[in-house]
Amino acid sequence: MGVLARVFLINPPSPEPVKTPLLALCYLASSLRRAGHEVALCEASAPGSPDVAGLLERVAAFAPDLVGVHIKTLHVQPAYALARRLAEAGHRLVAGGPHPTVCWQEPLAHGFDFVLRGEAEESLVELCDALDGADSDAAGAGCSALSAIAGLCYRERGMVRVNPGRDFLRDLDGLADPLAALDLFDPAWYGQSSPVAPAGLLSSRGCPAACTFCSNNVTGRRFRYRSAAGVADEARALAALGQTAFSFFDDSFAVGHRRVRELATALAPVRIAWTCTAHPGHLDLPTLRDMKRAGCCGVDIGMESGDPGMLLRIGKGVTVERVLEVLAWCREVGLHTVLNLMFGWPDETAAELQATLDFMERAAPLAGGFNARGVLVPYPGTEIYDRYHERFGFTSWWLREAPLAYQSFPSEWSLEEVTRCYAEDAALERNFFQHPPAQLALIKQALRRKTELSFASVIALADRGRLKHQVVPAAGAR
Ligand code: B12
Ligand code: SF4
Repeated sequence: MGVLARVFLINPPSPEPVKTPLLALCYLASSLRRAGHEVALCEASAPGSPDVAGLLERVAAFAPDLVGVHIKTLHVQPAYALARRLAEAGHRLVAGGPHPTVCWQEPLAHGFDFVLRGEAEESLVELCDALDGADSDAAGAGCSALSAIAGLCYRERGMVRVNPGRDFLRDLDGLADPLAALDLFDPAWYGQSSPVAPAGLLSSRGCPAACTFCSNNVTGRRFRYRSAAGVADEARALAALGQTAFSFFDDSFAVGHRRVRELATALAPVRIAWTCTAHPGHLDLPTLRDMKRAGCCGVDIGMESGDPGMLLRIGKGVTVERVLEVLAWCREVGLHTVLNLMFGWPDETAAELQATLDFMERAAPLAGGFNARGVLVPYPGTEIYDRYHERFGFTSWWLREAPLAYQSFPSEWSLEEVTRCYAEDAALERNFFQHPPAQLALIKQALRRKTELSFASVIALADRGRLKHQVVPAAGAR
């Protein structure tokens, strides 16, 4: 039985706000509560959340045994600044999320006592259970209990201890219901007056593909999935909370045709619209028909380059022809599509980039739109980072340089406003891969063209009265 601990979870302030509760915090808070621990949290990344002083006051008032901070690579600097203030106030700190999973030594050097690598629903509960021990200098927790927690890194008698890694969670149905933590999120943080639900849910975790740029290190390559009934129940709960649509946050939704069919059968009666992200290699006509009958209104398709050689180099595992075929099937079935394309690959030639530009013109009549921005960022833990950081001198760029200043979301759907937000890409100015000026100009042209084509498609949808549930150009989460 778990020992009662008081835990305060934080999504730190960041220039890129979240507009609905972070699903990771929902999962973690629900798991802790189910184990008997007491939880408070603050989504300091949301537009209406308290400032750092207000956040510190809230933490102090809760008097937690442990403060947990979610960290993404782009936001390490505000996260570490916050950690310094929290450590000065005497709080015991644990870091987790996509960045600490890969760069676990960094938070320990920035005031954190613990780091949990990977999925943490179980390990965070184990850590809280262990905090009752008093026979150690490891921030007051029992040594032997700590050494048994797979995925944990911590300091002990001046030494850094790195426990063996943890297996990916297998029993996703056994996890606590993430929506059971919604009462912890103040609607005012998101500018609302009634409870706000996450914008999406997870029917699976992991992706079997091996794209060289992908930083899904937390959920990994091993594909695991939930029962169709459990997913449908969560969709029903979202509908009951007033959501008219949601997104599947799965790395790669369409893996396993039988799985998708079962899911479709369970979801169809819920009658809620949804979108998802899929690898084009997993999409075929019967699968798309199943998705459509289950409420799917749009698919975000990962392609990344229109050049056949580049597709091979980045391990995308798909051909140009296949993507065109998938786009045509989506159109036939009546699914809106957003095609993801990225620019600025290491050693990308003008001819390779031009192939992507040309492909955009071919795809535009079929695709509903393209992703926003899209200049490649070399995240730690990716093959591209490991292979190129020394050659191009961007080792640990997230610590050494000012955070990438992405533009805020559009305030209205005018071409000027959409272009300001989505055709400007902070990673272009950073020029990680030292592209020559002519290549940078071509990338800029590609960004503008992509935005124009997407905008035209959004306007066409609006004219046909179908804008409500379409997939707007995604802000490029990968
Ligand atoms: C959905 C999503 C979003 C949604 C989130 C909506 C919501 N309400 O939840 C939106 C669109 C808002 C979003 C925004 C961004 N995202 Co995003 N997003 C995702 C996506 C697709 C799924 C997230 C998810 O639910 N994962 C499943 C859960 C189980 O995993 P998790 O979030 O990592 O959490 C687990 C562990 O990390 C750990 N953990 C997490 N937090 C903590 C905290 C503590 C204290 C502990 C102990 C453990 C712990 O336990 C959790 C449960 O197992 C992921 C891809 C992915 N595979 O995760 C990208 C991803 C997380 N996003 C990413 C990025 C970069 C962003 C943005 C910066 C946008 C951008 N410029 O690309 C913004 C930042 C927003 C912010 N301020 O937080 C990157 C992060 C890469 C990195 N190394 O940091 C990812 C990995 C995509 C990618 N491959 O590049 N995102
Ligand atoms: S980019 Fe998409 S398809 Fe490729 S490995 Fe990552 S999640 Fe899978």
